[in-house]
Amino acid sequence: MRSIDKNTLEKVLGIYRIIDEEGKIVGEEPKISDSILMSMYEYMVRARVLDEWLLKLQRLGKVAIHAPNKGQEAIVGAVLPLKPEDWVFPSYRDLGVYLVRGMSEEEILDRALYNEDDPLRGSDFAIYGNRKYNMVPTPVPVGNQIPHAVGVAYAMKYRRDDLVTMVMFGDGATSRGDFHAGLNFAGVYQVPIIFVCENNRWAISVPLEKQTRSPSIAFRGLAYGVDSIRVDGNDVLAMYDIARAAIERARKEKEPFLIEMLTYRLGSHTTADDPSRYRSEEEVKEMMRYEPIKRFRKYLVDKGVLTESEAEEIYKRYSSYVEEAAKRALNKSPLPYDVFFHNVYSSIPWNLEMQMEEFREALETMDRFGLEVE
Ligand SMILES: Cc1ncc(C[n+]2csc(CCOP(=O)(O)OP(=O)(O)O)c2C)c(N)n1
Ligand SMILES: [Mg+2]
Repeated sequence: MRSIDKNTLEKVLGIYRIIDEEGKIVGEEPKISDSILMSMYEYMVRARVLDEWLLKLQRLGKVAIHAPNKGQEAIVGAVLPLKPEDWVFPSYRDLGVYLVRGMSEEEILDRALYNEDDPLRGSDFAIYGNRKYNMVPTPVPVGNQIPHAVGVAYAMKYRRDDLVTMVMFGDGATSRGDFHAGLNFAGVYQVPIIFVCENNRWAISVPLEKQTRSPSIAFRGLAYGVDSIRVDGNDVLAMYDIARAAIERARKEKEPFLIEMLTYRLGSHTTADDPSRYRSEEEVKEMMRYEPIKRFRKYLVDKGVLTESEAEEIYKRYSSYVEEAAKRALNKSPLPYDVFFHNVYSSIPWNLEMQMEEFREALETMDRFGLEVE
C-alpha cells in the first residue's frame, strides 16, 4: 500500500492520478481486489441513478429541493476504506457517501420526501445524515461541519479510541473562518481527521479564482502544517488509494490529512439555480470528458473485470431498484404537521406552543376552504 510521506510542493501543486479520462493507466496501479473495484463502480452508479430520480421527483413537485451530484461520484473512493465505527461529516452533495455508509435508497428518499420514516423528522432540506451509520447531518451554514468534525476527532484521540473522522466540504467552504480554525486546530493538536475538499470549481455562481489567490487548496492545508495532496477527484482509483493511506496513517499516527479532490459539478448548484447565468455550455461539455463513471468503466472493461453489457445491466438493475424504492417512499404518510415544533427543545416553550396553535388553526382554515398544503 502507498505510504504517505512528508509533503512536497509537487504534491500540493501537481495532481495525483492513476487513470486518465480514457481509463488508461497513467500512474502506479494500486493493488485492489476485483470485488472492491466492482463495489466502487456499483456505488458510483447507484449515486448517479438516485441523483437522476431525486431530480425527477423535484420536478414533479414531490421533493422540495435537490443538490445535483452528477460528476462528483468518485467521492465514494474516499469513504470506502473507513470502518463503520469511524465518523463521517458529509456535505449535502454526497449521495455516494450516504450509500457507502449503509443508508439505502429508500432511507434517502424517505428523507428527501419528509415522510413518516424521515430519520431527521422534517428538519432542514437537502441535508442527509443518520446516527445509525455514524454520519452527522450537514449544517446549512457552509463549512460549519469542519470544526465539529475536528472536535470529534480530537475526542477520539483523547479517549484513545482507534477511530478517525472524515469531513467533506466544498471549495467555497474554504473561505469560511471555520475551515481555517478547523485546519489550524487539527495541525496544532494532531488529530486523526481526513479533510476532503470537493473542489468542483464553483460555489454557486462564484468561481474558485474569486475564492482565493492560493495556487491550490492543498497548499492552504500545508500552511497549517497539515499534510495535503491534490488528487484527480474524477479518478476513483486515485481517491481510494490516497484515502486508504491517509486513513491508516490517521488511525496509527493520529495525524490529520487534507485531500483536495479536483472535480466538477456537471449539474446545477441546486434545483433552484440556473447555471447558464454564470458559466458556459462549452465549459460543461468540455468537463463531461472527464466524468468519473465512464472512465472507470473503461478501465474495468480493459482490465477484464466488467463487460459493457454487464455495465448496462447494473444501470438497469439500479434504475428499477430505485423506482421501486421511490414508489414505496411516496406511498408513506407525510410527517405530522407539528413535528417541526417537537424537535427543537426537549419540552416546547410557551411561545412555540402559541405558534404551533396558530399553525394548526391556519391548516384548519385552509382545509375549510378546500385549499391544499403543498
Ligand atoms: C455561511 C453560508 N453562506 C452562504 C450560504 C449559501 N450557500 C449555500 S451552498 C453555497 C456554495 C457553497 O459552495 P462550495 O462550498 O464550493 O460547495 P458546492 O455547493 O460547490 O458543493 C452557498 C454560498 C450558506 N449556506 N452558508
Ligand atoms: Mg464548490
